[in-house]
Amino acid sequence: MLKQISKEHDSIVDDERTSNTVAALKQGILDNLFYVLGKRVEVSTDMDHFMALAYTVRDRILARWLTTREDYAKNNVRTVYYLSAEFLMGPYLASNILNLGIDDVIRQAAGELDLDLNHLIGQESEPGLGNGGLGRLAACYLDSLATLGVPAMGYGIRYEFGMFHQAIRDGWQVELTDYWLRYGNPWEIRRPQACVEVGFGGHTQSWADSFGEYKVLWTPDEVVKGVPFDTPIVGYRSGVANTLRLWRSEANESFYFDRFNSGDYEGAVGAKIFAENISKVLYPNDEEIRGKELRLQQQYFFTSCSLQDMIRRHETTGHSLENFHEQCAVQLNDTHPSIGVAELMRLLVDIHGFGWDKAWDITSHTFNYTNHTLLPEALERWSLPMFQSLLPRHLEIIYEINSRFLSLVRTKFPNDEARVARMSIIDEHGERYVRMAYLACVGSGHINGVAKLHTELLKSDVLRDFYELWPEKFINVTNGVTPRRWLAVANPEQSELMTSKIGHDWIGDLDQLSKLERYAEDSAFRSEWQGVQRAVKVRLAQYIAAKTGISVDPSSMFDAQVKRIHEYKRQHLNVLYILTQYYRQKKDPTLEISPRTFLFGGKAAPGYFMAKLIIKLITSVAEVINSDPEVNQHLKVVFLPDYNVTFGQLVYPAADLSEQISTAGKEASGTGNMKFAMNGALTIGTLDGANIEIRDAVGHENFFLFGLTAAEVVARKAAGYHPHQIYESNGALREVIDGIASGRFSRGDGSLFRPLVDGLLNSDPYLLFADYQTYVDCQDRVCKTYRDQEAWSKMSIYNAARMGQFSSDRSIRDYCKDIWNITRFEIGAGLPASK
Ligand code: 6GP
Repeated sequence: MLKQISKEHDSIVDDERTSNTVAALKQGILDNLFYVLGKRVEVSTDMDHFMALAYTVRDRILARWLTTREDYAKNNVRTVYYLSAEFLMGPYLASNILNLGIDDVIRQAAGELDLDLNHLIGQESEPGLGNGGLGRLAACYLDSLATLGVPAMGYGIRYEFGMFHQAIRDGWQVELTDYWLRYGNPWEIRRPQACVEVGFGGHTQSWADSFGEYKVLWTPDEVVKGVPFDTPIVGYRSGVANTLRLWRSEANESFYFDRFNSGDYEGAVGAKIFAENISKVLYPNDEEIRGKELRLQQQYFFTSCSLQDMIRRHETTGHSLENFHEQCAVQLNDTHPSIGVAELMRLLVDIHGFGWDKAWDITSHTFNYTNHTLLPEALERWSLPMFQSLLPRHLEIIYEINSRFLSLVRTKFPNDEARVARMSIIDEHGERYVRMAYLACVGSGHINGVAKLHTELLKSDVLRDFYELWPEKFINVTNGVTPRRWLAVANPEQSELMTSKIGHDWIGDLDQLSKLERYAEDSAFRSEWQGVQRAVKVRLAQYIAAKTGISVDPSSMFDAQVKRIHEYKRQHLNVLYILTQYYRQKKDPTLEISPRTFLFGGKAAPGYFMAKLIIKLITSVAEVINSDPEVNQHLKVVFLPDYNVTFGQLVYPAADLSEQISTAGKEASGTGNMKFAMNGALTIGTLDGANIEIRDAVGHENFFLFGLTAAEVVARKAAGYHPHQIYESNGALREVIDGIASGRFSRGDGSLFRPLVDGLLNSDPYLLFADYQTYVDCQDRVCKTYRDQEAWSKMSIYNAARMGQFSSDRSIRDYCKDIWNITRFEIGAGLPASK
């Protein structure tokens, strides 16, 4: 064994080399520059400096990372495994510095080396390993788990290419490859010793063994290797660092060489390509995803790797597999890892020799399922032939699970074969499919939605049959976001002001923000609040000018809608309002309207034509308005390309108004709505997703509400919805729609936006026209209120002060209490166990 050369020390307390003195930090940066990056100071670049700094910070994480792991093992704790095909982590540097509590010393060390910390932070390219809401939520939850000291590990895929970069050319979205690993990733550690094997395809054989037991052998066609890459997840001042373990697929050498040596060169190369493709690229959540075999390969790959890893960890800490479920709580982040239900059964029955009933008892007490969408088209299902050829053994297992499950349904609901057909994991209508959400429901102890309304709609609509069978399985956990990244890191100006009044405890306990309430009535504080807001807006305005060449006025209202582009999110409703204002202004140039800058950001799935056309509409309208001197003093429209986490950190703090205008009943929760409100933006929104709970928390008088409710949307459609009639009867709307159709905003091309206009006039599935007038009226109230800056700031302060419950710390406490049955947080150093 390697002899320890340093004296025994409490390994959270750093040794001399990694201590947090300015001198040690400076030395660390210089050493890492030389020894890790192989660069001399004289020729080093900004990227080198960022890397050297990142390694220096990582050096300060390692001791607590290893200690956390040892502590968990020693204390024999129940562990949460968060399985997610997406982790949209955002850049690590600033957040790690904050969570370690070394901001001041690092800033000073960098300064003494003539480095500007903020500039270095800006060098980091973010790992865009997620599409949007679901992936970013996973990242917020990892932050909170580590902060609260919950033993937890995130498992996912280390995509070589993350979410595409978006460029705008001639007003259209263009997708560019995301080479996020180009300069290397200073945060991760490759752990080849912990690699596992995963099979695909092939066939199964069954026989009865000498005890008469039924046995199955699966012989896959391909076997690939999963290699883990670990990244530490530092808790906010908790002394804890948990792990995010992402799997990379690589060729299995023996498989490869066997073929190679037997002269099957093509087969060998094919196997290598097959293996390496699996973790190559993140799928944008597209309509087209369903038929994609590679996507199912990805899902099975990372789920199998993770379950094998959990079992190994469980066994090496001396536990019997019989109590796997007592030690391991696995959370399925949507249906992407739901194949895990069949895989755990396979591992227990085929590999570890358990009987079916015992294996099912363990499996169904291990998994829990979070649903993230109400859109029927987003519920995953895989065609049976494809499933059969890729995962033949799993299909057999799913048949068995299904047959036992359907017997239960028949017992509970006799003579109701229609119900049995509806609930079957195998969809037998027409072409046959495996319904992954149903597999997740059957195999999970708990099923949760992500906001109150969403959970109610799951119960009454999307998963109604399952709710009738197992009402006790359903619970709600409203989403939350981490105040570390979304306030402390993103908005240092507002954070400093808040801390100067109420101390810094709010960063780890967001309910403390309620202490700000009393300052809402304090005019001196309000003017400080306004000053901060102005400074943050100036920062964003500079960024916009640099990126797009558009100059925006920081004293105008910043009205922001940043999120994926989707018809249900209704960016085009926002455009209808902008054009309404445009026409008003054109008709009466003396009209007094409060100047507004409309900011849009978001990516469209590459195969989603309508979403791409909406981007083109926004950029076209922007072109006309921004260049028209009659209106551009009052109105500006900006489409910010390549919206991502880094960019979000600039936008949320600077917004005055947050657009949360989805058709009621469509947005599961939303989390951008929370980030904006925490940063003091007022919301204009529908009664959808978490908007409802946000409005209740901040006070109805501090929220701009409009639109149909979810129930009204359903009733309206049921009664026969005729958007054309609304168009006929509403002159302002007609003018706007006719303007778009005429080519006025598309350089005279009347056909460009035809699909959009026709869709609205003929069917308008997301009810833009039904909500148009109330939206415009509500926007007029917004304008009026904004003119009274004192009233506005008061509302803004109340918003920020009342957002405590939307911290992801609260969400994680809910999961611990209601789903994972974790009540003790003995590892975390600082924070109260529960409230
Ligand atoms: C999103 C939901 O659309 C959003 O409303 C929610 O806030 C977020 O998940 C986190 O819960 N859903 C997805 O990103 C997704 O891919 C399958 O759903």
